[in-house]
Amino acid sequence: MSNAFRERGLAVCASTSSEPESVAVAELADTGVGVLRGSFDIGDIGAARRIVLDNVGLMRRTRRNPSSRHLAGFHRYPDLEPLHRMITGNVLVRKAMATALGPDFRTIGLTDITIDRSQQWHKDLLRGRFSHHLEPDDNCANHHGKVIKVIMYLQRSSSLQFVPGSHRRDVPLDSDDHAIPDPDDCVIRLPVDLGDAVLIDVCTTHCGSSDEELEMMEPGDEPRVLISTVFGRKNCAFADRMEVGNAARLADWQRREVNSG
Ligand SMILES: O=C(O)CCC(=O)C(=O)O
Repeated sequence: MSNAFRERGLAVCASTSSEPESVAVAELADTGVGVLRGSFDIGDIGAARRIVLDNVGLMRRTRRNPSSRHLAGFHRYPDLEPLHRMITGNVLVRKAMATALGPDFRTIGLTDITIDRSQQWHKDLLRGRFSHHLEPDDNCANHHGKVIKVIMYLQRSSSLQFVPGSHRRDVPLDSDDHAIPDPDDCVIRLPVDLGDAVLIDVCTTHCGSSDEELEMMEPGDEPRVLISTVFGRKNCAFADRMEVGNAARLADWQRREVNSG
């Protein structure tokens, strides 16, 4: 159990092994989020920051904060491929994915880089116009534990908040408003250190920084960068639906990119 979870007295299932990947995957299965401490080399993270900041021109401003940037499907850009490989080639991440998803796990093309970008409450499922790619009901109840996002923050961070256990509970996917926690829901804010990898079930209700928090950044503050990719089980209809629906979402993103000149 990570310190962050222990401090809050959460009952996390005991892992049968004390290997870091088993502990993180036990946290993930129980709460919907797990942390692999110290997965990434600090020097590599510095190099990753430089790559991201050298390629800001590929990224769109999609929030009101003037420095906010987002690039969906970053793995398709040759200069950014090494960032994807930092996650997919990481030994601890691979062990964790094999433990959680089985030895034939793979990525599903759902990748993102964000800079100084707010993120309201949501699940990483196909939502809104793309929700029809999933089964109409009970995706979380039936399919949690099958598709997992790995996030690498390029600075210390405490932006991520989540509702433990929400990976087993469905909400309508037509609007993110349904994901906003009730006042009596337990919400955890997760501090992560440089080098930690965060594992989050795509069914988990979570959010990042608010616009208001980002507006409080000072001019000299380092940009807040996160890089993520999503892994799924092999021969899994839910993972396949997520992959196909995300491809449609990406095509839509690309179309809008072309139309915006
Ligand atoms: O900004 C954060 O820490 C959370 C990011 C997030 O919500 C996401 O990647 O889906």
